[in-house]
Amino acid sequence: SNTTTEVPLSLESAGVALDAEAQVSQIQQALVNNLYWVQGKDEQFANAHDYYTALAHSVRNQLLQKRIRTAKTYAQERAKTVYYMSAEFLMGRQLGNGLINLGLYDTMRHALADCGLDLDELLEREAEPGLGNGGLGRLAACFMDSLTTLNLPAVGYGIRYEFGIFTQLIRQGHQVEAPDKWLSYGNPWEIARPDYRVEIKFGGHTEVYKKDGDDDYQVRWIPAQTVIGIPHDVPVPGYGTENVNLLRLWKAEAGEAFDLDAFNAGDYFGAVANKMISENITKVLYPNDETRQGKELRLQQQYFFVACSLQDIIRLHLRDHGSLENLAEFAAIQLNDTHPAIGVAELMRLLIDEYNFEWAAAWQITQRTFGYTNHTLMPEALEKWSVDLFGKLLPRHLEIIYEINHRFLAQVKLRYPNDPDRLERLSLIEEGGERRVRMANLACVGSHAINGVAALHTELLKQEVLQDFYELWPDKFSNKTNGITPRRWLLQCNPRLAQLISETIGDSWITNLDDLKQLEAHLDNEVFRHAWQAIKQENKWSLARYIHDTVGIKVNPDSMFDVQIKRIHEYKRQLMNVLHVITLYNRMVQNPGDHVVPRTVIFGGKAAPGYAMAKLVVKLVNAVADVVNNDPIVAGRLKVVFLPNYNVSQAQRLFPASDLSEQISTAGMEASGTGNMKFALNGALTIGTLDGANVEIREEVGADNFFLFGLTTEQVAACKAVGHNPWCYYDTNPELKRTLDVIASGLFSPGEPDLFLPILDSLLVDDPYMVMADFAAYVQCQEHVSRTYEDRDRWVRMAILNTARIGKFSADRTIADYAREIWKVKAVPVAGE
Ligand code: NBG
Repeated sequence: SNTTTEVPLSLESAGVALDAEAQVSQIQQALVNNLYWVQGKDEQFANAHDYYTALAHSVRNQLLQKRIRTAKTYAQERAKTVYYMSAEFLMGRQLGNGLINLGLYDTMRHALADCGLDLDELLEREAEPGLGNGGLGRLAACFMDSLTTLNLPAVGYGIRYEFGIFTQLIRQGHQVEAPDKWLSYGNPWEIARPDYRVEIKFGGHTEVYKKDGDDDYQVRWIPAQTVIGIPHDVPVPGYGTENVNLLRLWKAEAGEAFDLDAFNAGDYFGAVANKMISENITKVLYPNDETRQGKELRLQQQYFFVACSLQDIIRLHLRDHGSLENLAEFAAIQLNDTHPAIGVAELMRLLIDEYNFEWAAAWQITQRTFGYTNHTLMPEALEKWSVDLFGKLLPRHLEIIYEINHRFLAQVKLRYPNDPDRLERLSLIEEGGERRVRMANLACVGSHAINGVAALHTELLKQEVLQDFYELWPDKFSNKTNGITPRRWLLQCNPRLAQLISETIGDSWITNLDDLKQLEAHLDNEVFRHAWQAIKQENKWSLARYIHDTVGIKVNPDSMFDVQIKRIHEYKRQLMNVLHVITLYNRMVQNPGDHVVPRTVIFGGKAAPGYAMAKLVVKLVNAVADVVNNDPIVAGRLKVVFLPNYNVSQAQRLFPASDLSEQISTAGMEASGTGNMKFALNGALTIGTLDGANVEIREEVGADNFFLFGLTTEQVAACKAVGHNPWCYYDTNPELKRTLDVIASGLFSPGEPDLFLPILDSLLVDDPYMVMADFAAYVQCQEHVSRTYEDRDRWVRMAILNTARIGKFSADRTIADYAREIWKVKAVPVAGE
């Protein structure tokens, strides 16, 4: 009998080279043991979830062994560490990824099959950890994968939301939100670390005092409330490495969970009130993508996780280096957007108020430690907090921000003596109306490096949003074009294609994505092209089954799968895509005999719950689907699918099965996009504008292998400058007119003729996203797409070239660039046992 409580799947640690058979039997033994000792069940009563949990613990335990060795190595080497601060980490499911990164995936599949268990089914039992909204959170997750794969010492710091991004339900075609109870069956991937708890202050006031034996005055912050932060650690494996980094997520708990006085006075509810208030801080993720919501709780969340993380960084630094003087030499903190920008003021506060640094020295350490990544050009997403709210919640930080601003503006004044407008624009405080703290300005001033996430985006930052900072400090600015991890986004999600590629060129592409270039040499090999096409076809069949199972729609797997999956936002122009669908439908109704290239148009994405226009677009897609999918005229030639609750797991099914990738944002509005890279990596062709990373993707794959349309950033600006008149497109384009008229006729809103009026209004009154201006070019480009798709061999060649030439967009390349140019960190590989 076994006396240990949990058995890791440690295959090497036994010190013997196990043959496959021995491996399999060890895995089986570990599984049975964990079923028994972790789940408290045996085979007779265990269900699939029990098996999932047992398996997850086995994998977790092996990761923890590696983690322990990693932590020791990093401490021993006194390694400089990257601290990636992000309010969002959209990690996706961990089990499949863990098995792949440990090199155990195939062995596990066989070992489980031997016991009559299906690995795929167990993988589906894992709850999706939806701790992010979209691209920004998923980027952070891809970065963690690459950081570890590159053996770079790193910690991801974030928030352990009890409820992640809401579950999207569709009722009568409308989006309905349900809470995401992702923790209700427990989370085998996290380990709570109450021993590393920290205390965080809120509210109250500050006072000046004189420290004993010191002539200088100090400031002390007397808070109104304190909250405890408990770290929850999730191990982050890399591919083919012994290193395991950490994602450390903070949970808020009440300092004094139970008010004994209130309890003794008979006030049972009052006794736990403080607990409820404190724990609210990490209760739920704000479901806004690209829109700020100036709510107090959000600022509390931001300050909470940043303050917890900085205390943790300081604890670790003092443990290994003894003094904070050299913090910047051993710590590089990256601010993922402005959400953690309050860290600049908090580090200043810690250094000055708690560690007795002089202002100048503290400021130098702070600036050298922080880097700031901007992720958006949308003005409504730039965070600004009312000075009132700020001062109420963080009185000491407001003082520090005023002092930073005072010194900063004095410096600006020297450089630009007679330029009050510039001072006003650069100020950390927005005046006029309600005074507000500008978090992007704080991030820029407090960081030594500022970067955008695609070449075009960085240029626009320099010319527009951050122009004044660029003129002040051009050397702080650089571009770091986004990337994605090829492990999750090809190896894991598209195993058939991954295998074909590895059989053809070897498997070095997994960690050196540029090696995909070698596929070009096989372009003229017909057998290879057929194999490629057959895999896409199989993937489409399995997506068709999934669509049927989830929404009950039968799609034609031989049709072109035309896919737009991303958050619903006006600037991303899902609306233009629907208008195209309606146009195709109108054509079929008018000329039922005409030849058409069959399409299945698939949409997925969540709308922010308070974003009425985005929700109306969701309804329109579903309403159009209802009409089109039930009209026998189009039979087999056009289907529209809205897949509810788009998330990372669903994305892993969609990218491998897509033919056409819709990247159709208004030029100058999408900072980068990363879905665009995932599609191309999986051999989908892009229809897109010259926006974000599309520009660079097109450069890499070649203009011939990319369907380009639409106004450029300059043309959009010029068009707006002279006054964009959407009516003229309506009046002069009969197909566009018919499409809008059909919506206005109420065909898609029986019984509610006015339902879609706000959409028509937005298009015809000011059309801020230039849908009307780009529509004709889009439709024409789609015709070119259809003609190309008919020549299937040509299409396959283009698809292969997209995959072959997408290497630049590996997150490994992105992270190597950050490491070399911003963080100055070096790889610290952990030796195998
Ligand atoms: C998003 C951009 C995307 C970009 C990701 C990752 C925010 C604020 N920004 O274009 O919209 O790909 O960030 O950089 O979510």
